[in-house]
Amino acid sequence: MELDSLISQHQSDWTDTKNRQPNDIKLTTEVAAAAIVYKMQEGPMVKRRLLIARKLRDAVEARAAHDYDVILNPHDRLMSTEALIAACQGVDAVLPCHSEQFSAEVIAALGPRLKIIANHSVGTDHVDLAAAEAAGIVVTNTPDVLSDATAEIAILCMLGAARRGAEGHEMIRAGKWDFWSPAFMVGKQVTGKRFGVLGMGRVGQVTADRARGFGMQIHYHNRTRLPAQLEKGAVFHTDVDSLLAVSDVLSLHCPTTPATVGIINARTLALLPAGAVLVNTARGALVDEPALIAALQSGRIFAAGLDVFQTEPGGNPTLSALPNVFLLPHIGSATEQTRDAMGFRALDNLDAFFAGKPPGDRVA
Ligand code: 8YV
Repeated sequence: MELDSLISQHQSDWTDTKNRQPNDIKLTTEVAAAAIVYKMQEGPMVKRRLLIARKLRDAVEARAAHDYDVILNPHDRLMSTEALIAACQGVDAVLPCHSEQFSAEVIAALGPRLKIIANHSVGTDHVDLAAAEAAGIVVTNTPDVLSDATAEIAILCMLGAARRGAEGHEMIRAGKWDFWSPAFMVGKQVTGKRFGVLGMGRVGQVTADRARGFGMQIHYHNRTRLPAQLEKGAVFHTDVDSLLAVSDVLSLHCPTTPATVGIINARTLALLPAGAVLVNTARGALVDEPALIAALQSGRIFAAGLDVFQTEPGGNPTLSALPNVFLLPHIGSATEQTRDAMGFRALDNLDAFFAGKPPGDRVA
């Protein structure tokens, strides 16, 4: 109801992002019914008011509706800054995705009631953590639960790029596969090659484990060296340049911070071994895309496998036009089990916070 009125008030600020599924109306009705039944059973307990900014998995929304007075976004419309600020007024908590930007200006306009931003993401670069902290707003994320799914996509990007997956796929789809020879579509084999991990956090570690399965030698750079049981024989590099010099495949897994924005640029791309493969499943802001395009066009970089881009959704048309890129639309964590787990983890953080306990995944 309130969301509908918000939509009318901010009609020009909302954009349809998806076609609606037939069960959306049903879900909304079910969620409302669940909330009424809960209230009848439990008495007039006042629930905390929670805005869920995007359409989440049914089981996650059902649990949220049981425990909170929820405002859902059943049509999954992307909110403008103005609509986000308006929607956050009068709620105790917001559960956003990385698609909702909480800049210092937005945080300053949120109003006094909002106490927690419980993100449905491991990345928190869309939230100005210092501004949230200064405003007394707690911020949480969803680590661990998406590491396996994201590592799978990193390996898909590596193989898709190294073995020319996009070229082959598009050729057959376009009905243009009319030739074969031993010299046809020859790519780079990853077996036994050096796999460089920039940012050996949870996702980096799982991706390294998967790369070990291809007989790859693991090298990494991280702010702090891992203990031996987590390092598992991987070679630690104290600086980024030293890692790049040995990375036949370089996979990015570091957070986006002022120090890492554009860390892959013309200078650092030139440090990679000739014919290297770049994989990015972290954030598009880590890569200077014009510099990557030049390196891919010259052949200095053999290929890139990319799940994230500087501009999302949409990506970079010049990059997308190159034959030696394997592209995915930011689907690192997009599996049923992982999206359930992310939603439940965000709700766990909210439950802990409102029970007066420290949320497990507090980042500010
Ligand atoms: C998700 C991500 O696509 O967790 C992150 O930081 O980028 C992805 O896993 C997204 O944030 C889901 O809300």
